[in-house]
Amino acid sequence: LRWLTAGESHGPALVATLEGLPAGVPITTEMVADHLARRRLGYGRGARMKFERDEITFLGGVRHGLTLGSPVAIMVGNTEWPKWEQVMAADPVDPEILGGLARNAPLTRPRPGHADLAGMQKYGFDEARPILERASARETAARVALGAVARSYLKETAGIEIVSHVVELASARAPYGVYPTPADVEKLDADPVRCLDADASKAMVAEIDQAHKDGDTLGGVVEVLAYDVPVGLGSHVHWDRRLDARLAAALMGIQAIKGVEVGDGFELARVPGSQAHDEILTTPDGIKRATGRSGGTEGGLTTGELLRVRAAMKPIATVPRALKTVDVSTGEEAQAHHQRSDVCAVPAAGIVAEAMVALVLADAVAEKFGGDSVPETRRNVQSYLDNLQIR
Ligand code: EPS
Repeated sequence: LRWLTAGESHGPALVATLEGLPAGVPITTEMVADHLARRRLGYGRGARMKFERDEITFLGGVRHGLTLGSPVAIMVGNTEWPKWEQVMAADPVDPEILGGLARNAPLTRPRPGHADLAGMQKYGFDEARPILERASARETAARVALGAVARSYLKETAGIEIVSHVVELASARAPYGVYPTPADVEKLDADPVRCLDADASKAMVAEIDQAHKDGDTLGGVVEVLAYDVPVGLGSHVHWDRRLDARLAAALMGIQAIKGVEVGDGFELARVPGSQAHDEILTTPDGIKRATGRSGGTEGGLTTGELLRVRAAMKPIATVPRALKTVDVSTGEEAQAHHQRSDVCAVPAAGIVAEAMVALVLADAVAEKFGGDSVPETRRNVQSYLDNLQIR
């Protein structure tokens, strides 16, 4: 698969293209809209999530609810565009008009933790707008749109389903080792912080309320689970074919993610080998694992067990109480710029992480099973599973 997104946070739209899927993957505007709406959920998000809407248009690759096998192109329009039409215009705008716009005031006080400063230095800008527009997590809307296509492909061809939940938010933690299933998704989406455990959810909401009062922001940890992943996606033969490496890169590529764990991750480094691995058992249903510590990958290959990855999100860099910075126009000490921000976007990060996992798995499924139509891919998956020598 190949996929790309383009578009700025306050531009007219985000666009996303995805190439390499077979014909016959069910996808509709409503399916994409549902996932984009899930990304907007979550206690602690800022004002923009309330007044802005994502307007979805398929520009190519889909006809009457099914992919055609040609590149899929999706546009996610931004209903706020009229306010930004001049500030973010592609064509030159009269400097006198621009100069009179408060929205266009140069952002010369870079925020610690955002791409502002290093981006300005690298790209040779004297203010942060041209950097923050693309660094913004607004772009994740485009990834979630593509993720909706990828997950439909996974479900149709291999029966794979993806679920995520928030397991930590600042110091509040959900009980370890409780994994939601696809049947829990509705309940999770109805929870203000997408946490399965009611007490932990309350504690997370309380953390957000406190941070809001304090003019602060919060991070957390999301966990993504993929059910019914067949054995043998990815490969042990080369570093960049290892599925765990591909998942880690995809999750680290989400804005504000600073750490990724596969399975029990860092905890495995703290226990002896006898407690770190998943023993292999014979059962009436075939070979199974006694535990799921490895997170469903060994040697860069999926094992056929539950796939489990976690991503740690740092607190949002636009901190209302404004951190110390330097005004790059004067070289003097200053407070970082701040207009508005989310207190916490961890629940939304879970939805984005689902999309990234879906895209990585779709890539791995397409690579292993090929096929130009959904029935062909499905036959290839089934024939592989039916012919496994060891099971
Ligand atoms: C973001 C900052 C906020 C968020 C935005 C991501 O936007 P603004 O600076 O305009 O208030 O609302 O997220 C989205 C718009 C979105 O759709 O997720 C940032 O700096 O990353």
